[in-house]
Amino acid sequence: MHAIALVVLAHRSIQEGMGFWAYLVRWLGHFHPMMTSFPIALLIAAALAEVLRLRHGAEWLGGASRWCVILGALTAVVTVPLGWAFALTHGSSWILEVHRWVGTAAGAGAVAILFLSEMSRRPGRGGWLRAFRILLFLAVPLIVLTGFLGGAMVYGLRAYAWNWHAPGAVDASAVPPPVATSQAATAPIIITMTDDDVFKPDKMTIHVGEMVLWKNVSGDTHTVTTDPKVADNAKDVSSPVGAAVFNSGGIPPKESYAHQFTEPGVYKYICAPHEMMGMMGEIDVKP
Ligand code: HEM
Ligand SMILES: [Cu+2]
Repeated sequence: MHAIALVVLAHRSIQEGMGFWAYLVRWLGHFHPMMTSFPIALLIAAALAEVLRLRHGAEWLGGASRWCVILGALTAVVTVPLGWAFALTHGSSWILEVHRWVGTAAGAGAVAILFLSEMSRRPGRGGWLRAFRILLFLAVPLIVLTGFLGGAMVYGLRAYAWNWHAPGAVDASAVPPPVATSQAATAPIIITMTDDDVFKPDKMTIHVGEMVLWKNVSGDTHTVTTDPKVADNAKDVSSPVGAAVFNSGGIPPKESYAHQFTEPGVYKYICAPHEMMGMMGEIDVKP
């Protein structure tokens, strides 16, 4: 089985003109999301067990927290490098940088917690027990913050807002009717939306009446919008006076969205879920 997987990987890396090891690292990075739940849940579970042990002193809670710490630290040690590998294919942003370092700190903390936990299980080690608990309770907010920011990178910080609308749920009246390609003066100008959370190209100059087609060539859902109501930062979007705001709603992988520009001026648009990842573009429409 492993041999087959390796052959498939090697074949892919040759096709993509990328070295085998570089390809392997990039591939491994995709296992970061599925691994993240383990250290998050297990460290919280260990902390809860310790809180209950402090209050009720039940013997079995000591064993429960020990087991959670062992698994939590081992899975953190896997999750952190996978995160670093995953970050290679992601655009940079402050959220990613905070996530990277708080996550790395939490992972290192988990290893220290495992050490203290094992030491505290030896007879007459009250001091170790206290240090173990302090570090464990400090690690919980770190791991929660890391998970929170991880979700923010995928769905956008706004996804945590009470009144958030999923990218797919767009007010129908805000969506311009689809324009047939033949109606445009020329063939549409294509901008792709990639796995790195970028619009390619992100800046361009076109002429009034031309149509732009955003193609989602990635594995994620993206959006295209000039609507300040959905932007985290209103300064990231703008449209010339007289131009209607547009919002594609969620564009799933392999789908596209077209917009014809009928008003001259500068348009600044964003992908709503990935605005904080720097996914934005600018189109200058000349008369
Ligand atoms: C124990 C530590 C960590 C935890 C608990 C954690 C947790 C998460 C979570 C919950 C997600 C969202 C996954 C999803 O639903 O798709 C995520 C995404 C991500 N994490 Fe981590 N992470 C950790 C460490 C790291 C580190 C050290 C890095 C290195 C830079 C990193 C880089 C990333 C990247 C690049 C993404 C994807 C963002 C995107 O798709 O836009 N993570 N992480
Ligand atoms: Cu996007």
